[in-house]
Amino acid sequence: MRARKLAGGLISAALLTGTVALTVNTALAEEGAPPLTKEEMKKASKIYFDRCAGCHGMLRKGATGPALTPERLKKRGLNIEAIKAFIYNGTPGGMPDWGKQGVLTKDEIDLMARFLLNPPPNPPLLSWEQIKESWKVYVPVEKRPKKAANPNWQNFFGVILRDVGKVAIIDGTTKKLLNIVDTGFAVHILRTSASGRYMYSIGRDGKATVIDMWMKKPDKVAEIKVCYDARSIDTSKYHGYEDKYAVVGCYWPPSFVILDGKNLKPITRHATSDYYYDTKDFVREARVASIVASHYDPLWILNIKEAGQVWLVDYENVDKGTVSVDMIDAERYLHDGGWDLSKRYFLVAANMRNKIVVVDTKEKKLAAIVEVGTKPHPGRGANIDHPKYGPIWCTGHIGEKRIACIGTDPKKHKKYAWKVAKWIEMPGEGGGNLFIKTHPNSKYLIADRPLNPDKNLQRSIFVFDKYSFKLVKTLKVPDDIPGRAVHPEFNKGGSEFWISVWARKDQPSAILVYDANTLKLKKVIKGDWVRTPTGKFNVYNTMKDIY
Ligand code: DHE
Repeated sequence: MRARKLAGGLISAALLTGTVALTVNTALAEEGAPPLTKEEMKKASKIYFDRCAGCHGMLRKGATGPALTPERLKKRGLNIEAIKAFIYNGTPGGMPDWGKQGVLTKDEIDLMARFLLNPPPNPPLLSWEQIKESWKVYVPVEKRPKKAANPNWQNFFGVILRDVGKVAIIDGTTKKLLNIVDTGFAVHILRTSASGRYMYSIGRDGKATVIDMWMKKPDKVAEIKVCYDARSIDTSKYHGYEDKYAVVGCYWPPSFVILDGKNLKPITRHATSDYYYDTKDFVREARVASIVASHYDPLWILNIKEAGQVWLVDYENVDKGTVSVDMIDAERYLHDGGWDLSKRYFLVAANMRNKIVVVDTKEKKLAAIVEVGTKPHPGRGANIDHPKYGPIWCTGHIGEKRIACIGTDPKKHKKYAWKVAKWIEMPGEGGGNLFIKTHPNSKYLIADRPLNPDKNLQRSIFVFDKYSFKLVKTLKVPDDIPGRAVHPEFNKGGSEFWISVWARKDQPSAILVYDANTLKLKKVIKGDWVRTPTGKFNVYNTMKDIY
């Protein structure tokens, strides 16, 4: 393990303001590359950022998706027609079929193929001044309610309406829409503070928003744009620091930014550009993937995707201007993950290496690296207390139809610890699973499959008995609702699970509420406002890490 003390953001300064020379070629076209006008370059850069950068990287050096530099494309013998075919049809490995889906037109695909055969443009950087200027407080802390206006607030759901840049707040008890909050472009996840009162959103535009669940009509009370591209946010959860700080993990510029937890005032930021854990070569685009807050110490666990390192960021002395980081070498490319049942171990997918990395947050060290199936994608995973295997944590896969359940109790169930104790098989061909979920009060493990090429499987929800692992039922999205089934989430008591039906932006869709005992569809939440619903987060379950 390596340690580093980051005082007052000094390490960040050079990297984040661009005084470190980038090796990116900014020329608009190189010899032999198809020409692009300035306007086309601008348009293509935007499409690339919106649709491609998440997997292939801003600098196109590859991560979850392969590198897309002109040199590599040429080396693989991919000419413009071949590249167009990839963009149109997608691949079984998880690349979306942008053309077939109607997301990109033929002209846009042609533009993107030409863009890729040119060197990547130099991505913009964001100054600390710009960050500070973007900070807005809508309701100061002293003007906020002193107690919760609604007794059901812990059973509220935040629902991401991705492509319209909004978050719907729904009362999970009455199923009434309470508010639609303007959050920012393509919100990715929601998380709550330790008390649950505050719900935070983070979007692909790097904008963080905090919503106060104690208000009669829950609404945003502050916002700030801390980077150009981000996927993760969490708060300080250790005893004595509840609701005190928030931290955003940025994709671009690669960094993390610490904020005041209640009003999002920016405190400090640090670059995460570092060295690949294995080759020790420098990687400028070392992005922050998932973040969780430790329950043992004032620490955040940050997963540095490209570098393959897990950073333990100590926030105890943030007020004194110091952030200490312990770096654990793990595996590439770190992505999403969740706690085991005891909340001592954090399990995170190194998705392109088909591995799950286990971090012991009590001992602050790597506990294990477990081989699983092709392209694991746990979301936060699902925890089961099993009579035979003991506590197990399960993940689905994008690249195959199996779900892997890993034993997480090295003391009482040593035989199964840190290996796949049980494989569960989904019906049909191919993978495409993104999220699985369960609840301590439910008998079932629920799995979606939105990335499977088969339209029927995309619209199916698979319900397994969580002890026998048998498939109990396959639920289907009703025919009159367009879109794919995605992201199961239970209500507070575990008596219902909710599913988003993820359609195109121009098609109103729905949120399906199933009875978690009878598996009957008990309510369809719909309306013109239900556009591109993706992740849903129940306040209580998110606050208590119940999944
Ligand atoms: Fe996600 C979690 C990154 C595509 C919906 N997604 C995460 C996390 C990361 C991540 C790092 C973990 C955050 C945490 O726990 O702190 N996701 C990425 C990508 O880089 C990727 C592959 C491509 C991209 O450009 O974004 C990607 N993700 C998607 C989607 O296409 C989804 C389905 C819809 C969308 O918003 O684009 C999607 N990701 C989600 C959701 C979660 C998530 C709903 C949180 C799951 C949870 O239950 O915690």
